[in-house]
Amino acid sequence: MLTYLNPGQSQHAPRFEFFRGERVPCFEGPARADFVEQALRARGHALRMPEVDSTPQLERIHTPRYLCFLRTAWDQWLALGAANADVQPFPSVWPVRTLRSDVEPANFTARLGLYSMDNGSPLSAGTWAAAKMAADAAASAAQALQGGERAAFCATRPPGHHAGPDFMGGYCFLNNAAVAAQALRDGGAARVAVLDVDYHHGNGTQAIFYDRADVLFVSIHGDPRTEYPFYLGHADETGAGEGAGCNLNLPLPAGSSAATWFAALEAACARVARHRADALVVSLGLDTFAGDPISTFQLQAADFTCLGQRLRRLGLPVIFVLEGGYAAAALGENAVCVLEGFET
Ligand code: SP5
Ligand code: ZN
Repeated sequence: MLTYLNPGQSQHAPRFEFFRGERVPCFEGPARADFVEQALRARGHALRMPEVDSTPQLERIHTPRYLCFLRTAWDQWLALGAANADVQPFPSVWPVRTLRSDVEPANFTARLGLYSMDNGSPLSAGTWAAAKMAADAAASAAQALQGGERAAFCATRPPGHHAGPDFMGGYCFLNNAAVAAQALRDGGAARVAVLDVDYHHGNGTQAIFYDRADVLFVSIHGDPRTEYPFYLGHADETGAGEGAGCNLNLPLPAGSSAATWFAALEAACARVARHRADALVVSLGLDTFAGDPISTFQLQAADFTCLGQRLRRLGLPVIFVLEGGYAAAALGENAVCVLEGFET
């Protein structure tokens, strides 16, 4: 399958994140994309670099002040002291209920909290460059579909589906799937569907399109009562305003089997079909894999082939965008299973 790589992905390489108060090595690192590239290369898939600037889509789905912050965040951090080059910034205070988010604080850490949903999205020197090139890959994939390609895969990181209009979160900075959907719209697709199959609810994508009828959002994920991102992804979130009815959440209990998951996939596909979309964006998280170190669903490699085959039957042009998946050494094989299931 036509695949876009992110030539800047290794520039986003924070060293650690927090887990239960301890610093642990990042689950989301450059090795993930390397494993996927290796598997695609071995199977002879066509690899390309991004060629389209995603700025028009980024300016539609994210706020100006968030984009400005993210673009300059590392320089702002270094301005506090050259020694910060070897230190990772983390937020420690957030504007939750009753606190104001309309006034941008003059303090860097306070700004970082303003533009973050968690302390689980570590920044590094090349984060903006890497995130921007991943978004460019999504815009490039949309252009390829307009040029007649049946499907394309963005084998990119950092992932994007937790990033909302004005915040980063869950290893995500710019919402690549939303860029792909918006780019398809801008290129002439009247109706687009986003199907998010990552283990975690795509809260950012849902938020971006929640009041829009032109982009349907459907997600299968671990029940937010027990699973990250906790504060969104419930079944009663169905869309607002013009977007009423254009959001479908299918939360499943932690530990769910492949059979349970595929039953939800049928409901998801039925809703996508009813939207009469011109194109589909798949937020392809592979952290539903039984071997994933931070997730609990039970899918095996063969199940990913079935996923690809089922998506093929929708009969739509598809952009696959890599999201999560932290069993890095298995990520390439699992991704290839989805793509080759789709192609056969
Ligand atoms: C894109 C994506 O998949 N983001 C996921 C973000 C998850 N953030 C919370 C990570 C919590 C790690 N918990 C480790 C549990 C080990 N048993
Ligand atoms: Zn995930």
